[in-house]
Amino acid sequence: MSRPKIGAEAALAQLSGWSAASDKDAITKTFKFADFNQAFGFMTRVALMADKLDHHPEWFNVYNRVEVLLTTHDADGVTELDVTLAKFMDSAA
Ligand code: H2B
Repeated sequence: MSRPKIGAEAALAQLSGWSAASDKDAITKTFKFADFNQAFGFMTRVALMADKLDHHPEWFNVYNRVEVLLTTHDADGVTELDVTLAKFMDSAA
């Protein structure tokens, strides 16, 4: 069951360092790490939580950089689930 859409702006009010995506209702952040090992460790921690939440990120990794985009496909926009995953990512970085 999907959550109600709250929209990117309401989500951003609860977060720091995140931005609204330009082309859809989604939030984005680029995480930078010391090296690939640190970046992939972060991705592994997030992947386990994402699967537990049944809520999955769109992301792109090159070496020490992880670009993340969060939205709820079922709701066609940002929901509290995106805020939950974003806060977990901030704590896992
Ligand atoms: N992740 C995200 N980001 N949005 C969704 O709507 C979503 C998901 N739906 N992960 C889940 C999986 C759904 O497809 C499964 C069937 O529960």
